[in-house]
Amino acid sequence: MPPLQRGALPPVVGFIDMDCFYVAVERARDPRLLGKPCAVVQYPTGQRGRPDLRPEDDRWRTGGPMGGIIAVSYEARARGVTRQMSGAEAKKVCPEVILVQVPTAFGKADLQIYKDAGDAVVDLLASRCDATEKRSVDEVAIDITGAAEHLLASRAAAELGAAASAATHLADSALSVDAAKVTRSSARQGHDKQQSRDTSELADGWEEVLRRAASDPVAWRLIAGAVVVKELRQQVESTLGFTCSGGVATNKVLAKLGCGLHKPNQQTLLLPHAAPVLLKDLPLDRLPGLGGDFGQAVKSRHFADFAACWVVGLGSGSLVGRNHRYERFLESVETC
Ligand code: TTP
Repeated sequence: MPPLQRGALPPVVGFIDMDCFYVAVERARDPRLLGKPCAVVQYPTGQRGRPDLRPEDDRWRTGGPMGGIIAVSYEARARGVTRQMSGAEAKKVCPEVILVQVPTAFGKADLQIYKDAGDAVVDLLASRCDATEKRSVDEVAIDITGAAEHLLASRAAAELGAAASAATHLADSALSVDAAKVTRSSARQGHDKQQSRDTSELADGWEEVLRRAASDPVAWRLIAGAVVVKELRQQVESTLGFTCSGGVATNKVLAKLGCGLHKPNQQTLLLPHAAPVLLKDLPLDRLPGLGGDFGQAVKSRHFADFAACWVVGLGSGSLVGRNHRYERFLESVETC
């Protein structure tokens, strides 16, 4: 393994995204939902005077007024249920789907159980990370440079390589490049390429990566980072009962991008050399800040290649806080 040069190398950044999070929280509270097609629905608006539903009340809904679906289990996604549907539409495409309404308090949705669960995940991750940055109720960027360096100093290279390759997709594998072609909006609905993988598919490209990493300390640290993320994900599942997906890269934009490629309960390593391959055909809306109309405007002005090159060159700077270089880039495009 090449010698470590602490400080001279880019950080090792992980990204954790919980799988179908509100459903997972409901499942942890009610094991009858495990393995079943189910979805969480919003509370019905315009229902003043109805009694509040506390978290411990029976919140299963079989009919009557219901809000829209906000979280869908992967079993229900496989049967055609998507986030945009109403409860009635979901029942039509998947009659066996179980619909659970969010709790309410004072006549409004009460999301505290989901916030508490998200905080518990961050607390657990923080125990082994240099820094954590909560990006949303169920997403966390983590600086795992110290944990990766600790593994490099305490475990044999062959052991780390075997552990990382057995658990981790490479972001420039054929499978990943194919997954990256899916737009963020369809990924959010739960597209049909999101599924658990046969682990034999993970082998694609790893032999070459491990050979090259022997003389590449940046790659070795990221490979160790993949092992850290694998262990953290296992710890989250065994301690809190939630599965999650993970990404590893040298900055949080790329780590998040890698994380979103393979869900649920999978992880992806984005090594520096893989970024151009992955970004070549990437729908721009998969990059933070480039969704919606703005992303379309950027695309129509042929800035896609420029954007891709810029993201590859980004350093993460401080994990916690705003990424000023990336924001300056977005502003510069906006003013063109
Ligand atoms: P997401 O991370 O977007 O999705 P998810 O965790 O349900 O599924 P995936 O496995 O594909 O990541 O959202 C996290 C939670 O936030 C989700 O479970 C419910 C809530 N949410 C809403 O309430 N409204 C919304 O429009 C979205 C997108 C999410």
